[in-house]
Amino acid sequence: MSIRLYHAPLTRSLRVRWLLEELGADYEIVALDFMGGDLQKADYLAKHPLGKVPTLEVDGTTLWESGAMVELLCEKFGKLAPPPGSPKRGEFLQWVHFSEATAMPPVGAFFQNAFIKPEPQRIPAVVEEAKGTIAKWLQLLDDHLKNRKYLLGDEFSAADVMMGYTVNGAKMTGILDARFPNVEAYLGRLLERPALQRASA
Ligand SMILES: N[C@@H](CCC(=O)N[C@@H](CS)C(=O)NCC(=O)O)C(=O)O
Repeated sequence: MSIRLYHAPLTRSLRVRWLLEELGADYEIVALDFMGGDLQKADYLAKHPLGKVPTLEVDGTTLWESGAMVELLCEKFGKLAPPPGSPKRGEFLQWVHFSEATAMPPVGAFFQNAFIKPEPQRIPAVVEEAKGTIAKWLQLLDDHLKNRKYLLGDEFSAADVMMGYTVNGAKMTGILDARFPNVEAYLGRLLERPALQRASA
């Protein structure tokens, strides 16, 4: 199998690098300097015309969307996801998509409007709204994790890779705190995983 990941530290490409480490895959990394403008260079725009990370090349297919990459890699390796048709498949897909489609947007809106955009373009009301939305999904997740080690129960899966990145983003906003003890403990368990530590090094 041939796998090449276009990666910038701290971005969503960490999900894919982390998963590749969990899978024990052989892969090539193309390191991009996010702040240094690498994503807007012509050679990268030829790979991803919107200039976003991650991009994954796998066996001749070029993919965008971290969630699609995670699903495809699990399928190719036959690991870390309940197989199609099995009882936990629906819940697995729900968490994979919830992490990016529902939980991640307010985290992004928070960072954009609190730190990233030029100051005159920042909207304080968006930051306040994002804080409320993040707290709501953190409560949902805290309730879900009350009697579970990972999203699907006792077994770690690729859904935890997707969600782990988002939960770490919520931690960085300052909104994930002692009000959500089950989520804090869950994030602690994920951060201890050697595969995540190797992917972050
Ligand atoms: N839904 C996409 C989002 C990709 C995305 O927005 N990546 C960010 C980094 S975390 C990016 O490249 N931002 C640069 C930009 O939007 O110009 C995914 O999950 O892969």
